[in-house]
Amino acid sequence: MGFAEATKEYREKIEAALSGYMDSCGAPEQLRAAMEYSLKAGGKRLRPVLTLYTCNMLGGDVERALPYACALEMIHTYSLIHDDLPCMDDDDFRRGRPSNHKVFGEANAVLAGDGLLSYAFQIMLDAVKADLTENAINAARAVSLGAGVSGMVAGQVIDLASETAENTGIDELRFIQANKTAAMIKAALLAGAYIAGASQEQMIALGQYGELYGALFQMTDDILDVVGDFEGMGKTLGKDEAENKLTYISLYGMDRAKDLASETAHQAVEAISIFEERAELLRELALSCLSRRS
Ligand code: GRG
Repeated sequence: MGFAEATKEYREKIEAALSGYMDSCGAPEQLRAAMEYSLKAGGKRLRPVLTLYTCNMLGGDVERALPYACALEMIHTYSLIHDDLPCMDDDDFRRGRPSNHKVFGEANAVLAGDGLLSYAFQIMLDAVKADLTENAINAARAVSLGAGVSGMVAGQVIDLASETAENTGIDELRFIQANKTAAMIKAALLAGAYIAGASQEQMIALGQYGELYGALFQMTDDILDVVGDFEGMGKTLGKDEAENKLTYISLYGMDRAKDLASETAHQAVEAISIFEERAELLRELALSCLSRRS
């Protein structure tokens, strides 16, 4: 059974929890509608599923991990809304439908992103308040670090700068990918692990897997920007080259990028060897990323 099929139950749990949070968010109708438009547009829910899967794999209670999982998905969704704005990547489509600002206008799209980001922290603080343990605080902190100024936002700012910078190379690309893409994936794994009370050795292994899987995810994203299709990816493709983006393809070409992706997938599998068969789905996820279409 593949990762997506095997984690269907987690996805359903996440969908139900996200709906519950949106129903009780207290936002004015136009704000709630714009937040919900992107939150419920059919994302893969990769990050929150990773949180629940990791928590369960280490013997933790997935119900306790659920608020952090939902917070991650809200933060991820805000980042996609803001990334699509004309002042950033200027994309007309996301998750297979018109981008948030195309439907609600730029100001409302900025506010929908702001709303999702701040609501995510409210949800995590409520969860920490109800479960005042060091593990809960560490889970919320892991999400904050992944999303913030030394994580995803740092990656985004250097990514935007790289479009006009000269002499950029593998160091800049690694920084962008490690922060823009991998930081939130790593945060998802660590949040689940903290809730389950993971050991230091387990945290290190999962952190390494997150960094490697994040790199792999970005490599395949770059590859799919060239060879993917709109149906699978849900966004306009071919933009990297048109906008002179620093990518694995622009640096190495398609063949080497594919080789690098394959090497990275195997390194990710190696990183979690201490979990043996318990991490079977994480292994499957890394290897199947090489043939992903969405
Ligand atoms: C605006 C602070 C800020 C950050 C934006 C997420 C992001 C950072 C930019 C989007 C562009 C991009 C290619 C990011 C790399 C990560 C990535 C591949 C995101 C898409 O994640 P998926 O494939 O999307 O998990 P779904 O829709 O399935 O959730």
